[in-house]
Amino acid sequence: AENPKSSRGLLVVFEGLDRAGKTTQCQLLYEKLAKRLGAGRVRVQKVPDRSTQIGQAINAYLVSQTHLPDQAIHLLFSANRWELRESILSSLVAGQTVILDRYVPSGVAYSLAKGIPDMSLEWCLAPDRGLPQPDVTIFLDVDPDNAKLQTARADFGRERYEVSEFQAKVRESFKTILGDDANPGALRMGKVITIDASQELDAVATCIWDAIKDLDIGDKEMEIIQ
Ligand code: 2DT
Repeated sequence: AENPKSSRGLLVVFEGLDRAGKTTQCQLLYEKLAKRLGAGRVRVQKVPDRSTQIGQAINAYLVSQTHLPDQAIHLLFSANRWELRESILSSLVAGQTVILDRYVPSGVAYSLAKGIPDMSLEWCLAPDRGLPQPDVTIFLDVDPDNAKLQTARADFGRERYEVSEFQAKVRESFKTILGDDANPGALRMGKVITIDASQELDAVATCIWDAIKDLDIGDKEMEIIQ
């Protein structure tokens, strides 16, 4: 993460099921990087960003205030990432590392898990082509039936998608999309690091730091999702 040969920031993505600990781990990584690089050299961005108009439409759907066709909500999630594109790129160019709490893999994994015949992996990825490609994707892997998860967040179950059977399908989609060391996934999301997120919080944070701290992208240019 020192990135001595290049002046641009890193694009780091956190992915995983609901309650995998993404938001906590984003914050912990942020604090470590801020300490090392300086507070202005790193920031966290939540995706979806519920503060925009599109984000508010997404929120209304997630809390079941509105109904939308699966295709329409899929495209809104993608549009919400397109809204963030410029600010992500200007941060990276200015040398700021951007940590994304979810990104394109969530977009594809959740929609694919619905099992709708017309929404193939190819269809799901298409609207995101052209967005900045992450340098690193950290997949926090958990079994949705893990007992520890059941107590992790008191409000779990309140939103659409927060149902165990569906989460199990999303987990399988994530694996297809991201792959692992031996088998590259269907999407190119930079260096993919899968971490067993059922471990203690500190152990997970240590795995993440070990994977990130000496990462050197050299003078690798920013790529876009093809
Ligand atoms: P949060 O609880 O993390 O705010 O996510 N989702 C997310 C999608 O279905 N498609 C997407 O493109 C993204 C980014 C995951 C809200 C829920 O929305 C799902 C959980």
